[in-house]
Amino acid sequence: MLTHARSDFPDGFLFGAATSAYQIEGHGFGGAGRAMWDDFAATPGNVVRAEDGARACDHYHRYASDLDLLSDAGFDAYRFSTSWARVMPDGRTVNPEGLDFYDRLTDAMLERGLKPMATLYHWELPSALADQGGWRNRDIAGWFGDFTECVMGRLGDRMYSVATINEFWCVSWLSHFLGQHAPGLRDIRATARAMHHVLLAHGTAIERMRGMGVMNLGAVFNMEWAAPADDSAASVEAAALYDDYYNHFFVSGAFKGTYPDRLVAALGPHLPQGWQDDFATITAPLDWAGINYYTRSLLAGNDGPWPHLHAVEGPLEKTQMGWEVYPQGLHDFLVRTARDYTGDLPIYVTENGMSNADQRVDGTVDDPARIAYFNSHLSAVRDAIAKGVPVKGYMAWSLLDNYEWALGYEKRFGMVHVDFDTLERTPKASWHAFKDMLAR
Ligand code: IFM
Repeated sequence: MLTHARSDFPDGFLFGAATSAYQIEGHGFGGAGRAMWDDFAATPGNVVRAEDGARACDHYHRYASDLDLLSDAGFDAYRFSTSWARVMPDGRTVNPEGLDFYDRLTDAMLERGLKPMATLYHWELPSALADQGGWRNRDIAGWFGDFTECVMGRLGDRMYSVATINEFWCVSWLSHFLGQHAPGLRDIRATARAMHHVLLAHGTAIERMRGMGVMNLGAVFNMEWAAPADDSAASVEAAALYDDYYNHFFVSGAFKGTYPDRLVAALGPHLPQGWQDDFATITAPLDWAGINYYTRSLLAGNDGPWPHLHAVEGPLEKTQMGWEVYPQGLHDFLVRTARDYTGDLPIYVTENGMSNADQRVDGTVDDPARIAYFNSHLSAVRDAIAKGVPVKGYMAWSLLDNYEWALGYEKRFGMVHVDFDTLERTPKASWHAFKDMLAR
């Protein structure tokens, strides 16, 4: 069981679960256009078994019973995302069927007493915009602003909160430098441009939504604790650089209007001309910040400038992803983010969870490792709150087993098991543990 109780958290603290459109909805219907993940998955070698999101969990047709799973467990909020390629199949023209889907989904949340926490972009870039350079093209700020106006023109009055972009680092670095996510580039110039443009698009969307009167606006940053693998000066420097490009770059841009010196030195020649002039937009004031947290990395020194190439295996217990379980990192990020960047602004843990090779046996799924993971990370949240950090909510990743991007359907992050042949849902022991905890 979860050793915590709802009553251990401050009044009004929100518990919820998070998902994203491409990972659960199914993208092969409802008038959705091609997304760059369809193309990435169709390229041999990119995704395990070349799996894509065409069917996923078929949430598009099963959203009502999926939302029942949230309300039956007593969750307060649902963090979902709106697919750009569904709403605008070519990136620019509206698909009314797509907007209608999110309208129905919103009403269904409200009917169940669930607070809708929208994320506008969780990686479904329309292929037609990828053709035009995607995140490398500065015009994406305006395109994203138009998409934002379109979606929030329809949903904005019913949202509890709205985030612009999910995980700036993944959109830019993981996808343009490491090449592990769509569009699968490995190019430093593309990376620098994507890093800057994703922040410019974020700021543009915030400005547009402020103009429309949409309330409670934020952004979602993923953070991975970076620690040196040993005491050498080279490893300490490697961890600091990793920390800069993974964890500091995007919050520093959004909240301080600066980029870390190390990165300006490394990426400067590749950043778009006049990048310094964009900070007035990038720093558009926010109402809250979201942190997605899963693990840490140990970095060893090396001769080159990019220490991620020298991440070494750590000694801690690992999840199915091979990620170390390190709850202290969540506590430390909450404290550091409030201290150095966000001050009194509410912070939400917008994602936290683990994948596990869960199996359904006699109609049940026992996942004690996930319950232990939630326990230790909820303790980290409570410790941060006790130190005065204004943490206002915790969203477990994820409601359902789903499409784990380049790793296909093999990695299971859900509190609810999905049989990907029959699409049957089976709440796991961790779902029951939350239900028990939320009632106490
Ligand atoms: O599945 C992803 C999600 O899309 C973004 N955050 C991390 C999760 C687990 O890898």
